[in-house]
Amino acid sequence: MRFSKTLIVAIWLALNPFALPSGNPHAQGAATNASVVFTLRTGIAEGRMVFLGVGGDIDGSVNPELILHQGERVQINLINGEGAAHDIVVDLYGVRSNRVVGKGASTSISFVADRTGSFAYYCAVPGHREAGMQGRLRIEPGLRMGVRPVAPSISRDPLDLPPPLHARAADCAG
Ligand SMILES: [Cu+2]
Repeated sequence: MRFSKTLIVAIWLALNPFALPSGNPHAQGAATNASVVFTLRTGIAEGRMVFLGVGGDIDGSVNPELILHQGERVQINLINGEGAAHDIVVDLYGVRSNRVVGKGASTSISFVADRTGSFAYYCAVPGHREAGMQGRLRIEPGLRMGVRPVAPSISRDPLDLPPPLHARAADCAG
C-alpha cells in the first residue's frame, strides 16, 4: 500500500505541473514578475544625438546599458528632450514605441525580458541610430539580488487526492 500511495502522489505531481515551482518555465516567469522602469530622454552629448538616462543608476549616462534579469517586466519611458522626432526600438524583442514629436512629448514600451543576452535599443528615425542614438539592454539569467521570488502557493488539502487509478479488488483479496 505504501508503495502505491507514493506512486499515486508521483502521478498526481506529473499531472499537475504547477504543483511544484521548479523546472517549469511558466512557473519561473510567474515567479519573477517584478517590474523595472527606466526613463530615457533624448538629447545631444559630445556633438551626437543620444539617449540620456533619467533617474536611478543610469541618471545622466549617455546611451546607458539597461540591466535586467530574466523574467522581469520592463517599462522604458522615452521623453523628447529637444524637439526632433524620435522613437525607441528593440528589434530582438519586436517592440517599437510611437514617435515622440515635440519637446516634452513622451511614450513608453513594455515587455517581459524572457530571453537572456545583450540586445540593442535604438532610435529608428532615419539617420538617428547612425548619429549616436543606440545603446544596449543586458538581460542576465537568474533573479536580481535582494528580490524574493513570489512563488505560487503549493499548499493543498492533504485529502485532495485523485481517485484510485484502477479498481483495488486485488489488494482487498490479499
Ligand atoms: Cu531619434
